[in-house]
Amino acid sequence: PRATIALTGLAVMGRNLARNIARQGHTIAVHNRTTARKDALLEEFGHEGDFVGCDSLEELVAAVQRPRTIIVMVKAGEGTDAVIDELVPLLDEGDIVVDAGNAHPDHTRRRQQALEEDGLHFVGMGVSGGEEGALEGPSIMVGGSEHAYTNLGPVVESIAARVDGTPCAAHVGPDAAGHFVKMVHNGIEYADMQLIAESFDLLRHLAGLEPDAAAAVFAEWNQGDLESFLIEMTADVLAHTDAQTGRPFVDVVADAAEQKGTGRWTVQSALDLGVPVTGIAEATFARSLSGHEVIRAAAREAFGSDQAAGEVDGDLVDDVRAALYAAKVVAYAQGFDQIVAGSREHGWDVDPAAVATIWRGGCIIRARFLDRIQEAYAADPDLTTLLTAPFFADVVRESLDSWRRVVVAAARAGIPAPVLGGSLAYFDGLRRERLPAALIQALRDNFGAHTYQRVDGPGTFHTDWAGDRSQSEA
Ligand code: NBP
Repeated sequence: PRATIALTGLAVMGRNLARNIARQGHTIAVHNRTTARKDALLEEFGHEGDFVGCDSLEELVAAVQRPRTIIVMVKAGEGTDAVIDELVPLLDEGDIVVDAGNAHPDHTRRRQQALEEDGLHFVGMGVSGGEEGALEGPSIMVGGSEHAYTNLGPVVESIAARVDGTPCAAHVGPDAAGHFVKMVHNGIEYADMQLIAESFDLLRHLAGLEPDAAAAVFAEWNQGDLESFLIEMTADVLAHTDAQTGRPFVDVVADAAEQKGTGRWTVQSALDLGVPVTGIAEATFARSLSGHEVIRAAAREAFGSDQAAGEVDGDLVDDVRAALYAAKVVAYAQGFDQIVAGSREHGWDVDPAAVATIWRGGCIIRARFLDRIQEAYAADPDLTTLLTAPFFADVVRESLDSWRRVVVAAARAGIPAPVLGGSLAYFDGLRRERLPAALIQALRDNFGAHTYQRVDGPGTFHTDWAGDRSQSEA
């Protein structure tokens, strides 16, 4: 066999990943259920590298050197299971199956356990960067065994994006660690995009900037600490005019955001782990709300959709920049908390600094401040929260007045800012001396005898609420 690696699933992502691998000088065997996709790839791009076209999975398996590394890049869920079921009987002990789709980490764990019983290695590999990233250099979060990475590592590190010469690809941990980190990456992406969208809403409807003027503001922000792929893209999208109508493109797009589920998975996982990822949760619910056209129409009908007269103090544009920055710090801090918690729960030993390193390039959330996150975790791998790392604590301190003004102004004007506002509440919740959770605990003891602890000594107590209100030790 000629090929050193194989890939099945040649839709947009798989095709570009295969081209990227071939361009890096690896001989790659390629296959797709519908062979027309494979034929099209070879016809259009066959000259880019050394491809071995295969019409069946049998041919694919026969075309690659042992131990075989076979990347599966098909529709997540049933598609992945179907391909694995067909592939496994064709493989030999020690072969490595790599799922490069967006799998749920629980599915990855199930698949890994099943393949391990057959003496095979299974790698859940998160790939971020969309269609273009897959071709030009994505960010790659690899799970699975060390042994599998020995084989796979050189290929993925050669095709990944690079920042300062360092590849944006790494073995982040065993088992489903790669898909878990990718899931949280997507969750953070939800929060980041929602924050940008809320900021635009405020720039437009409070500061009165039309999309092209707002585009200029985002372009300017992209020169500073907020520099990131998404902010840059925001400037580009806001400046775009719809060819058909001549109107700002953003005004002709329906305002119902869709989701494929990774945000929802992140929130579900966070609830299970007990990690308050308020930014990701609010962002996911904001998308959900946007799609509830019937309820939205009913509310508009009942209450009107007029904006309340809002007063603006100070330099609103710069206040929004500061609020966006601080809330973004919170969203990333929460996401990293979830990675640390997931890693602890499963014994994955994920290094947050390594995650920040591979997110610096290639992926959708790549941003200048990931360097700072990397530095914070490198300086203290056991960091309690990114929020209190010196660099980020300063950001939050310096932004705080602006952040409060923005949240107040948004509320006064009736402009929803759930992530800007929710992350401020999270921040205040963390730093507050006493939380009203005490009252909740008292209520729980009252209606459900759920017991409580006291501030003035150890022990667990219950009060006889229905009787003489005496306290007993539980
Ligand atoms: P899709 O998610 O649209 O899947 C299409 C591919 O799956 C085709 O190759 C199709 O084969 C194959 N497939 C299906 Br559907 N069911 C199959 C089955 N039962 N057996 C064999 N093959 C089957 O492709 P994509 O957008 O390229 O995404 C691929 C993966 O990458 C997904 O898991 C996605 O979540 C993930 N991802 C996507 C992006 C992105 O920006 N699109 C980014 C990061 C990750 P056919 O040609 O014969 O129908």
